[in-house]
Amino acid sequence: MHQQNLEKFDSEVYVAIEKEKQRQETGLEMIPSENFVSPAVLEALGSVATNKYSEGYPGKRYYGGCEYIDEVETLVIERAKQLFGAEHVNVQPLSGAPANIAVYFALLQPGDTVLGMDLAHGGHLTHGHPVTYMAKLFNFIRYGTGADGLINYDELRATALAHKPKIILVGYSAYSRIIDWQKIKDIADEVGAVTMADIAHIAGLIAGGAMANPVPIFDIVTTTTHKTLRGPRGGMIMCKEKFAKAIDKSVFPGFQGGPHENNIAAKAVAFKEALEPEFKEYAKQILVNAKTLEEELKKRDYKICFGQTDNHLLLLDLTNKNISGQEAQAALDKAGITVNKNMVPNDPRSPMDPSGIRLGTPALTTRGMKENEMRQIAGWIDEAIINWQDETRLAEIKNQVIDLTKKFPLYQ
Ligand code: DSN
Repeated sequence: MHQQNLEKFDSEVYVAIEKEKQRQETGLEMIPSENFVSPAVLEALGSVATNKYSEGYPGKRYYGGCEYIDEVETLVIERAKQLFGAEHVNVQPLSGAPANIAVYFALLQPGDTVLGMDLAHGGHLTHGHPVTYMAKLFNFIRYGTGADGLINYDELRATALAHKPKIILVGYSAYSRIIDWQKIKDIADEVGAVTMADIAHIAGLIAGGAMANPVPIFDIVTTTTHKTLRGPRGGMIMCKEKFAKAIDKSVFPGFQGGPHENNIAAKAVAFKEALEPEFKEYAKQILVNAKTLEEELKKRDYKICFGQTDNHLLLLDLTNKNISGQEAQAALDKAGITVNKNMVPNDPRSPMDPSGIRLGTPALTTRGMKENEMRQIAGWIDEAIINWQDETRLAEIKNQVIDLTKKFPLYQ
């Protein structure tokens, strides 16, 4: 119904979206932070819930007419609690960055210290990168991974003891190894810091029981809802009851205005999906697929940063392949494989043309692809990188990619 109206009224937007749909349908989406939501999630997103203003929280709104919106927001909070075992949940953050910023404002005074991981070692911009406003307001001390590719917990402890941060922040965007939540909690307790985990990338793996859950241990856990969790684009904060008031006040009225209730409705639908037994299978398969890719790429002499993957993503350092991350991303685009260029630890190159690429399996796994497809795809990635200047070969790979995608239809 929505589509027909759009087509009639605004053909320019309609056609652009149709082309995007076609791109998604015929390509291999390997950006590890992307996924494909279900038609039910799309329907909730495109629903009349978008029409409603509802500043405040369920039962305590500044607008009339919020009774049904309250039902939706209460549902999603309950489902999130069930999924993660959270004491308190705020589902209003518009995305991951606003969620993290709301936590900083809830807990910190200007100049306070936070320990966060360096971007090139797998951290996120909002974990204190100097280009962000947060880094101008608060004192971020950055840590990284060691020569073995792992978080050095002893070093992290020493840094924490030296700087006495108010928050120790873990949870990353490009780090592919397991995080020892309890070890971080012990270090934080020793220095009197609040523990904060940003599980945006691995939330679906945690919800699906494929990775350990920090929520019962940590004070505060932020996430996006659109990555492995396979919901709509949005954010969420989970915390211990003692932080609930400060977090809620920080999100609204401290930082945001009216919540996007269509988005919140779509989060509710996605969480219902994540509570189904099939989601556990999905989470498990994401890991199996990432491992298969790793094995195949290692056979072809690709350098996997951090040694290996324990989650859904792989960060490849392409230095030994004599191609930059930008060149590899562009070549793979031409071959119908979407990845993103990415800095690698101690990268001598720049963020716009770094040494690596980041790839992941959540979206392909949603399409139903398994180990056999991963083996095939690893071969295509290698061929595209070797032949990155050969337009004909890249076009040939793209045709093979299109044939494969026809066996795994998306929104039909
Ligand atoms: N942009 C997200 C990612 O790709 O990991 C993080 O915010």
